[in-house]
Amino acid sequence: NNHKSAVLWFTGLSGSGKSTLSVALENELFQLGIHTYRLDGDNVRHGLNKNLGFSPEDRSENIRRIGEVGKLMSDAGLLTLTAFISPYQEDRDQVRSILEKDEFIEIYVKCNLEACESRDPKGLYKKARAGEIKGFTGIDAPYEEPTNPEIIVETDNQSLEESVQVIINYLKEKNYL
Ligand code: GGZ
Repeated sequence: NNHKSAVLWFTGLSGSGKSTLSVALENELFQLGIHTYRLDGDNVRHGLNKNLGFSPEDRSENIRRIGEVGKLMSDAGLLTLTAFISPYQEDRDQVRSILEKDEFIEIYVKCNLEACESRDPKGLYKKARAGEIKGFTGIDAPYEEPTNPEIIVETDNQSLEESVQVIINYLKEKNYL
């Protein structure tokens, strides 16, 4: 519990495993006595950002606000985990720029579209394919892969435990833990 505060920024397609991974990592950090807070669609898009949709402008504003909240949480000494698609490099870079160097850890949750689409836990890809949802990331809206993420995990190639361990190892190596 003597850790460096930071924002662990998970980015990736819908169904790539951002939420699952952030929950599993948070459990692991809790075992280590680290004080964390997790931001995801459930506690942000239904509250603070409930006036935002999925247009490029709204996604940018979504990410901007989450970045600002992450900064506040980090100032409060927490290790913050965020799980949002955050499809635009520019928006992620903007968040990076408001944080201190080493305070922003971009984690690319890499998973090929076919695997994400076959998981389809909420049936949203199916709806997007049917044209019932417009502007769905990966189908008819872009996902810009991170150009220089601190960490890449490949959820279509690694087990959940392996992916968690990759992140824990990084945090230990860089003295966050
Ligand atoms: C992408 C959408 C869309 C569209 C609703 N495109 O699998 P999910 O359900 O739980 O995760 C997706 C979530 C994405 O919200 P984010 O706040 O992470 O997006 S962003 O960072 O781009 O602002 C999906 C659901 O919302 N969803 N419509 N059109 N995902």
